[in-house]
Amino acid sequence: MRCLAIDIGGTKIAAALVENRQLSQRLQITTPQDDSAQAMRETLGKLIQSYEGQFDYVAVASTGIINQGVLTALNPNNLGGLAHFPLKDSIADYTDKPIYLLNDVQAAAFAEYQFVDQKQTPNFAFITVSTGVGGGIILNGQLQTGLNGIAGHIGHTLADPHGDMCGCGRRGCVEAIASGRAIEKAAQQWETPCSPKEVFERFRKNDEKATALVHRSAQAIADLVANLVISLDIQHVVIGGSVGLAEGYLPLVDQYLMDKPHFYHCQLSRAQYAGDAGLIGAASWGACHMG
Ligand code: ADP
Ligand code: BMX
Ligand code: ZN
Repeated sequence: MRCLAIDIGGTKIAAALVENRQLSQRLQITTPQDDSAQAMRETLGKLIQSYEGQFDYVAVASTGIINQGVLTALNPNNLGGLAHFPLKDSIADYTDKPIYLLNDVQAAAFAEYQFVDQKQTPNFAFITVSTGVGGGIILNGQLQTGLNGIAGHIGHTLADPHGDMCGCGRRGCVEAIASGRAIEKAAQQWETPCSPKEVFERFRKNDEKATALVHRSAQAIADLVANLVISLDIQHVVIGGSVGLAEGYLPLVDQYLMDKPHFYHCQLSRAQYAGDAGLIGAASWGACHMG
């Protein structure tokens, strides 16, 4: 069965045909940055039409809470203010093939769990550090989506009670401190403002401000990992997202984790599917749920 997989993130939308975990015809576009559902609908429509006649089902990994076919943004700022979007109905306007939906990081967790020894690793998590900070949790070998699709939204647990206001309405969430958007916001206030990508370039050249900013993010993610380990007995955490995969980031998270008592330690590794984990996870999830 050939899948049209679509991964909707706050910054980019990726799409590809997926068959037996192999990708072909991958393309990537910028996520519409306004709050209009129409812009999102048209963008997805064009994308689906460009693959016409080449797939048997559609699987979408999307940022936001995915419940009963609807995308609800926990942090609408990540989607240009778009808070609600009828994802399934919008896709069904362009195809009559079956449609399967999952949160983007839940999908990535589902994909990366295939690489681990599942007997030794019943409890597993994926953390993305990207536009936001997201999570996907597997307990006793089962992906947790929760009754309402909310399970795994660990980017909105507390990192710093005095931290910045998060777009979800709560102060000091991990996402408000560690995400690509949080790094961007801080770096925009510098004398020579720059993008998160350049923050990392400066960090690798030992620039003081950039180093402090990257460390603050990595420290918050290490605490998030520790919280997962101690609350759920997670054995292995995989990190993804463009910030999470940036050179030098994971060793820093590992360093901060190793500074904690051994109870909080777990295996830590980078996403083997890198930026394709969401696409492959959605395709596999769809295949598992076909009637
Ligand atoms: P999405 O959130 O759409 O899934 P990404 O995983 O690419 O997309 O994450 C986007 C975030 O990562 C943005 O905040 C962007 O500025 C930042 N980013 C993109 N490329 C890099 C890079 N090479 N190094 C560090 N940060 C990056
Ligand atoms: C946010 C939230 C999560 C998402 C995570 C990573 C929204 C729109 N998204 O915490 O559902 O999984 O970001 O998303 O509220 P990404 O766009 O950074 O990949
Ligand atoms: Zn939040």
